[in-house]
Amino acid sequence: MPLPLPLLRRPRGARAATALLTGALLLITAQPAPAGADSPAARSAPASAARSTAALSAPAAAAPSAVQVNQLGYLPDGPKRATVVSASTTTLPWQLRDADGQTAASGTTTVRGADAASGQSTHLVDFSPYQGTGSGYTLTVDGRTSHPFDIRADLYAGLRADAMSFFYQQRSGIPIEAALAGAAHARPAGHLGVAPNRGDTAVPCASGVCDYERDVRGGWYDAGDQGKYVVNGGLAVWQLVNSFERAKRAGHADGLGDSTLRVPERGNGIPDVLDEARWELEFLMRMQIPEGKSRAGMAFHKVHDAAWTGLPTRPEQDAEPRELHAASTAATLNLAAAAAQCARVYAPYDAAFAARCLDSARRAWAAARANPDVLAPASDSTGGGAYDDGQVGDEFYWAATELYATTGEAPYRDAVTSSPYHTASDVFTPRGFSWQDTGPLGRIALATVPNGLPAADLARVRASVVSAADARLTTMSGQGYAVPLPSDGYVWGSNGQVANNGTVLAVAYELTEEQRYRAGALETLDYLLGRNALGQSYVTGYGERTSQNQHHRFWAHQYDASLPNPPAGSIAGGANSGLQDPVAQEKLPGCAPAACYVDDIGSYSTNEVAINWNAPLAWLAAFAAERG
Ligand code: 9MR
Ligand code: 9MR
Repeated sequence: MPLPLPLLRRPRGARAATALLTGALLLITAQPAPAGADSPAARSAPASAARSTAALSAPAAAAPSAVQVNQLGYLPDGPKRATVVSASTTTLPWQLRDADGQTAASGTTTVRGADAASGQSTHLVDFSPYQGTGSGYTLTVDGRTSHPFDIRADLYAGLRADAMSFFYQQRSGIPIEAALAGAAHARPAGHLGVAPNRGDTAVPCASGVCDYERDVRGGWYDAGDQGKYVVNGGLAVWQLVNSFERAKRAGHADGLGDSTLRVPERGNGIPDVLDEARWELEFLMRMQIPEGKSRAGMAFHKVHDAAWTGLPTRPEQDAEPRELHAASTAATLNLAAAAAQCARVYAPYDAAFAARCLDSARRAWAAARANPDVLAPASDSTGGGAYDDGQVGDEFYWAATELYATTGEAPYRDAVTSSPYHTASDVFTPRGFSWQDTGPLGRIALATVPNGLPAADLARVRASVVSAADARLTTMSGQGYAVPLPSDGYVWGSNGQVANNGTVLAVAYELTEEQRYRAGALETLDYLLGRNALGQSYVTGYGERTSQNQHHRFWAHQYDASLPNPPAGSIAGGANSGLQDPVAQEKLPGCAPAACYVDDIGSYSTNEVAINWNAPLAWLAAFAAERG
């Protein structure tokens, strides 16, 4: 009998900052040698970053506009649509003006009417046929004018680098260097066993879980907190490595190649995104229980503080004891999936590391098969998030697909083909995939990585991804803001869901080469960068009115002026109609779902950063940055 499938579970200044950061990156790129104290990179990056921080912390963000555009801009060959808030029941004339105020294009809106998610009445402007380029364009409708935006082919190059470099700045166990991150964002290493830190070099288990200590240094801090969670880390690292593997298939691996990111390993001959991902993969493998111990091969679910720390708490000042929490089947399978993918993708660059990944993946798989229902409980949320999951059939499927794609071996193939997630029609839930729902990742892996499935089965798997993309396009076309979420889909981390759905659309474009899927993927970026109910760019430093007070224990400028705001390229969690923190409850009563967001550091349920939200943003930005 098939297992039951889970159904739904549950300022102008900023633009200048973007240009400066991109300029700093280009400068670094021109200097492949490691940035020494007096290299051009060391001189230029801190200066740029200091200026950018000043711009980001400018007190008054621009006011919301009624003509909502992607505040970063549009690609010349991409879709160019905007949403106008207007109660008018008849069409309205619009004008696109260039930086000199000359009319570059004009037309009339399409009346869309009531939009349940935003609670607004909307019109659509479509100026896609316009292919001119420049900066300082504005769109005017009914006497109201949008924020200024660019139209240019290299629009997403800066965001690709910044959204990817977010991960360096979240690294645990290594100093964050001023030469790479800028002086404002530099900090000492956290959690290397140096007092007052009590981790992560010899971390004991929580009571009753084990009687030994493990070195679980490294990896990325999850979010605004300093916990490290295997399910979320596995998903985020898989997305970064998947981004590289996709770019390579598309002939664009160079965009993520060596010396493209601000990471310490630049110049080592290995693509920087793989250097970054390895930092996390090494941590994930440290979380695997060693041979000879009970449940050997499984992965501890998470490591974090015994009690919640307050804000701000710089990583190197965290004095709470750290604890390992009981191994789970879900964490073990996320490790298996990410490590199996690692074995395949790193093989051309570092065969020994790839072999270590494969060994870890095989042991994780075997351990999960032997312990198939060890579930992480929702109640385990003191001092860290629960990341609970009551259904791991989807994790088994995802891990099996990655192990099969890498090895081609029959037992993994059989695990793929016998999984109900291989044949079910509703593996892509309306909100898409998440750390809890990983079945779609298995479909994406099989649809894109060459493997030995029979042609008819492969065609069916590919069609299922395209059909999921079609469902997203249908959802988008029913929304005032072209967002791939149903109006009840504004959950904690909704921007991550939007971006994940954008990646599904981009995969469908790779599979079909049909432009409507590329357009859909690009329009998900429009939503994240300002074409939304609040006229808010949720990505720090990218747009005119951008999120800058995300919940974070180090980037806590709102609470302590000596600390920085988040670095450019950090995405906020986004609108969450659940109002699951006191600040949201106080400031957002009665909000329409898509408007339940506040750029306040206290609102962790709408305004935190997290690795699993920045990963699909970086993935999408890399996709959008590719030319030709
Ligand atoms: O800061 C924490 C954030 O990273 C988590 O996402 C969130 C939910 O797990 O919890 C935050 O911590 C808060 C805790 O849950 C309750 N006390 C206040 C904490 C923030 O100051
Ligand atoms: O992203 C997670 C979201 O899906 C959950 O609803 C929420 C509450 O359990 O937790 C979110 O994850 C947080 C984690 O628990 C702790 N670190 C910060 C994460 C982002 O807010």
